Amino acid sequence: MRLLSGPLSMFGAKAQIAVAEKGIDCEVEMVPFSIKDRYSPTHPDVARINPKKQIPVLLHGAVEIFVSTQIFEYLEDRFPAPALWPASAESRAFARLMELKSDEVFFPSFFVLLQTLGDPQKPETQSALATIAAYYAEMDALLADRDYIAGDYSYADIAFMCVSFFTAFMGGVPDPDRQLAAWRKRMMARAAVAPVVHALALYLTENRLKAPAL
Ligand SMILES: N[C@@H](CCC(=O)N[C@@H](CS)C(=O)NCC(=O)O)C(=O)O
Repeated sequence: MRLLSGPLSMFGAKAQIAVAEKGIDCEVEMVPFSIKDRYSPTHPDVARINPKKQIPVLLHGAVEIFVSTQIFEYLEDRFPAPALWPASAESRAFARLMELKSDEVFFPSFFVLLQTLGDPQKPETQSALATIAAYYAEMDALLADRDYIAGDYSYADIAFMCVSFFTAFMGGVPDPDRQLAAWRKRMMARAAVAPVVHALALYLTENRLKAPAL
């Protein structure tokens, strides 16, 4: 198995953590990336496989796929143990919903911060920070009676960990004494999560950017 990811890729980090959780023998290759030129030139396998020219891309025999959530689904079908979707249909539906919300509902606010560079003078920044704070409050309430987002540890946790790392980097930080902080500690205690998150933080500091506290 080969996974094409990037040194500062939120979606790539999702796939990297999932592969590590499954204990799969997988070559993780970082495609060319720099803060200045971003993903140019596009890695040839990314250009060949993904019409959107984005990472992550997973290659496994005849399987050549892209989009982090599609990669989750393939990993789960091909390597069912350890399970990373909960057992019951209801919990699975909830975990899938929360994984989707991380990418499609929460992520756009992070993206606003990226575009405004977190400039507090810009009204878009303030509005994105307010949306992020409200989402964190919602997650905090959810985590009051459980260790992980859908009860059992799942892809929903992996997705939210990745997006919240990048959001913290842009200055959107949850209150440290909330349930979310304890969840984050639990996440960072996982052997599959910590190395991926530390590598993202290291890339930031090596490029003279301030990594969020871990
Ligand atoms: N929905 C996609 C998003 C993938 C994505 O946005 N990848 C970024 C890196 S985190 C990328 O390759 N960007 C390069 C580009 O858009 O040119 C997923 O879940 O994998």
